[in-house]
Amino acid sequence: MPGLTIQLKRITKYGVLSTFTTALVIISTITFSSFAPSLAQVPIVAEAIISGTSQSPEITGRVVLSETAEGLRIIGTIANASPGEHGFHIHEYGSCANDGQDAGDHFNPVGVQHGHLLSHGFEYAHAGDLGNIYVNPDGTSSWDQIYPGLTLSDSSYSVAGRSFILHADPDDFGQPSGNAGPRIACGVISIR
Ligand SMILES: [Cu+2]
Ligand SMILES: [Zn+2]
Repeated sequence: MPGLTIQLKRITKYGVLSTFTTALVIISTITFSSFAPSLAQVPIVAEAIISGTSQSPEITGRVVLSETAEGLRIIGTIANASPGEHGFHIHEYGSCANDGQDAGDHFNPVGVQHGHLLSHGFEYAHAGDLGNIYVNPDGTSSWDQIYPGLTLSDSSYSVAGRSFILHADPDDFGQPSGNAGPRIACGVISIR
């Protein structure tokens, strides 16, 4: 069957050609990115190292933030906190001095009431109103949540250079700031 032989040869030839082309594309991509990384190709990532205030100096934690197509992804872990719900917000300023007081009020770029960002949106909640985190009986908590509309890049809703504050009590979503009590841990959001 001469026809079949020719066809097989053509497929083989095409396969070799396509492997070669793929290899060339990979090599040129690596070469390009090592010489000229485009900002658009590198997701902006930020980090906040969480430390307890004098209220609860044993608390430790780390939060990583990254921009995704769906919104700002916030992945966090906390250890050595008291079990149960604790208010957790993004506050306006990037300072944890004075037991977290220097972080200022909730991040509220458009002057609206306190609420829960994911439930109420930017019209009826501060941009920093992340709500509560639940701490397990062993004192740890971890979470992974996407917040549409928050950014790290320059915008009205950029959280870069602001701070996370963990509170002693749960956020009850009452006015003006959820009655979450003392600031027990804090971390500044830094682009890395
Ligand atoms: Cu707060
Ligand atoms: Zn608030």
